[in-house]
Amino acid sequence: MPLEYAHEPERDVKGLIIRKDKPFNAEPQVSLLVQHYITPDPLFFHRNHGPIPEIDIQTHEVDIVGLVSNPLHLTVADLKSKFTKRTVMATLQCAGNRRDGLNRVKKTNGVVWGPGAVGNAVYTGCLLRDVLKAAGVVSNPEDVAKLHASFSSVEQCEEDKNYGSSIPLCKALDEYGDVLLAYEMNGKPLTRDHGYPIRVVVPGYIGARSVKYLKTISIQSHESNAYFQQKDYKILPSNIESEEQACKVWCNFPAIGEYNVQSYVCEPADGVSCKPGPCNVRGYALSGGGRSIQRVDVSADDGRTWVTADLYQPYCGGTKMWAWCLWTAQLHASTKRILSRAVDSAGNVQQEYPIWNYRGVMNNSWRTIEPDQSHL
Ligand SMILES: Nc1nc2c(c(=O)[nH]1)N[C@H]1C(S)=C(S)[C@@H](COP(=O)(O)O)O[C@H]1N2
Ligand SMILES: [Mo]
Repeated sequence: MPLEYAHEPERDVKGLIIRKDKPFNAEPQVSLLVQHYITPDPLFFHRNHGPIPEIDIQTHEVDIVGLVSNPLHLTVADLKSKFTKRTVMATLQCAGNRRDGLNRVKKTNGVVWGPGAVGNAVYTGCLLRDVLKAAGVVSNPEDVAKLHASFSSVEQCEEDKNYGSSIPLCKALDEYGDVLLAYEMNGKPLTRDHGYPIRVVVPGYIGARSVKYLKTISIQSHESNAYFQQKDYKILPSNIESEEQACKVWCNFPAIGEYNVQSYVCEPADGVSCKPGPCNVRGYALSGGGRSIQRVDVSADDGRTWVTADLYQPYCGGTKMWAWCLWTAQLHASTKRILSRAVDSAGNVQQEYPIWNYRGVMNNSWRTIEPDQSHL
């Protein structure tokens, strides 16, 4: 049965590059994206695998089931009234962000994304850990280490019956993990596009784990069985080049959790060089797992020499940095591409060349524009 797209929300697509219409996938022009530290809704990327569901907030319940002593069925009103309200600023980045760079090496499988499949928002909701505690989840560290919190949504996807994904239970319960069941984004109820009425937000992890239209949370001994945990969002070795080959090896490779260190030059735009005189360069940088950005280097001579960018990365509470960094630098005229290279608080540094993989995920190479800038 073909999926039904008759009930999509109205959308303001100004400033967006539409990557796919059905399901709706779009990213902002990055020159607009870096004008705001907190990404305004109209510029926040959209990543969908199926039609946007229509959900009645009055009757919708989130079920907390599996290895819990007190299964719960909570409406959004319950989540708002029974649990402490928490606000977390977090950057969501799709693992496919910058897939276009890998496609320049060789075609990958998936929606083609430029560098705009990333955005920084303020999410409000309750802590997943509070809800899991109320459901009587295990607390003994040995058990916690072996279990997973698996999320599934209501909407039917192209690839699977429902969208679903999971995270290790230790991330879900981490006192400093800030995993939310969010009902607001940037101070307003979630929009239908971004998960109304309730979504998971897993700070520091690839966007795929932040399940929208949340229906079920299951505590279980294995990862989610959903396609998006088992057969997508994995980094396969470069010699795996087809679906047929991929099918044989999916289970040998782990699902991605935290994203890697990343940055991009958003101005001057791709393919535009600096005009004579001082040239203002700006972009974004981020890293996964709560790691902050320590330094961004910028080069106008293909990486022979670098200048250090000025970073804007305000401290926003907690012990971890979930939000991105915006940066600026001044360079002199150059006819070459302008490059950036971020270093995170663990000393991880972006790699020079793209590492091609079949799914086209986790591209964090230096900016590539010309085809000859990349190799395997
Ligand atoms: N239910 C549901 N949740 C989902 C998805 C989806 O298609 N359906 N896409 C995931 C992916 S791959 C990403 S990158 C983020 C995107 O969130 P956004 O659309 O709010 O930017 O949602 C995740 N959660
Ligand atoms: Mo994603």
